[in-house]
Amino acid sequence: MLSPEELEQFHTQGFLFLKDALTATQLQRLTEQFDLWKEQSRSQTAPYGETIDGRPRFDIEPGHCAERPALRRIASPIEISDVYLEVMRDNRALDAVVDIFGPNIKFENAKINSKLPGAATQVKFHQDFLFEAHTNDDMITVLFFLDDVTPENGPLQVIPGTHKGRLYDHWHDGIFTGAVSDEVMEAMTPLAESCFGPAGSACLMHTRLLHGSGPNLSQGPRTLFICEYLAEDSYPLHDNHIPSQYQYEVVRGEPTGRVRCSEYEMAFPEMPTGASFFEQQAKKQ
Ligand SMILES: O=C(O)CCC(=O)C(=O)O
Repeated sequence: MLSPEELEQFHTQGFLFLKDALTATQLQRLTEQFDLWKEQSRSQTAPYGETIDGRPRFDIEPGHCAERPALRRIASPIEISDVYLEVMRDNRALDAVVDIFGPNIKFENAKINSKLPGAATQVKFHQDFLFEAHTNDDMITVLFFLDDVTPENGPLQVIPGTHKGRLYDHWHDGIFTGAVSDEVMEAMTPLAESCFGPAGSACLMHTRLLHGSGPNLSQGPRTLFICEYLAEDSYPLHDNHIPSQYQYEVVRGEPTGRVRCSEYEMAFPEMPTGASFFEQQAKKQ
């Protein structure tokens, strides 16, 4: 489904913007469900719910209150919502993933990241692969836009081409901060490109691409449904940091019974104990 130019863009830049990655019906149903979760969060004062590894499923930003809800993360929404599960299993971006790493594709994990108006949520620069060592790195993060993403509402920022470069340390002075060092961040920030567009679009990102995002400075929300997929012959080397009953389900093609290994070296990540990686990223370097 991708043109040769789009494939080339993904392979050279490490990311691709895809318009209409969701149908209008998918977008509407995903948004309606998220709005329900947001309303329910108003009565909560601390992270709540439970994932299969016993951590809170719903994460709220410090300062969250009934009048100004700041629900910032839902881990594995596919386990508590049929529509999120259906979309994870079948969407237009998945056809693009097949073009990139197919024909056989597995699912790894899913989450929602939301920046409600006035919430200070920021994502420090990191590479997803440093949270998820696998035998090979044919892995992709698909970020579906459930709202219009604009330059003001904290869009994803990527550093083009960094998926071909080194794996940066995410441990600093014995602490897993889930982010690159301040020095790397300073050097890379001027090279960042923002990924924005209308609701229903998606950004596809290579697992090694350096990326982050700033706070939402607008009056509207910025909510992403994020799914990670990988080549079927890539196998995990440690626990999934967002485990689910659907992890490693083959969503396109078929199981091959083969494993493929690529050469790289990195430190294992630390498994989060809190509701999300925001807690790890809040640690000082
Ligand atoms: O929510 C965002 O802007 C970025 C998401 C991200 O990088 C992550 O959750 O790993």
